[in-house]
Amino acid sequence: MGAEQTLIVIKPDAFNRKLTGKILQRFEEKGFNIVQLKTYVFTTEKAQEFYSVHRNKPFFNELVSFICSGTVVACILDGNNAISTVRIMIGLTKSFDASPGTIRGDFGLGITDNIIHASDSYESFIKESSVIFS
Ligand code: FUP
Repeated sequence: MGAEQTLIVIKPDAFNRKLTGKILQRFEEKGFNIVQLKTYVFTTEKAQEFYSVHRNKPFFNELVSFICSGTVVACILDGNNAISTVRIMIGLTKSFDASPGTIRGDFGLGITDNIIHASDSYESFIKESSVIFS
């Protein structure tokens, strides 16, 4: 698998707990390069666009409201097999089910407040990164 890019978003719960440095360190130590990095505050419109795939889910409004509740850190990472490997590193969606050693498994217990987002496909990466970095 060749070099690939993916997007991570460190969510307001993790940003407020000052976990940004620890989380970014894991990706750097794994071997990924940071190619773009910024703090960002979602508007409702941008959050609805970012999470549009979930618009018919019962948790959509809660999800949008949470991601808009504070500062996030958005980062584009580059490295071999980035999309899949970063998903493995963040762990399962429900932080209380996520394995120790994963980011969600080590730092969280929540579902909506689950520390970090990472793109789950190339199409998601293109769409999500364009919302934040366009
Ligand atoms: P993930 O790709 O692991 O972030 O998980 P999903 O795409 O399944 O869910 C997207 C976001 O919705 C997650 F950040 C958590 C949130 N979510 C809820 O708030 N409630 C649910 O019941 C399921 C997911």
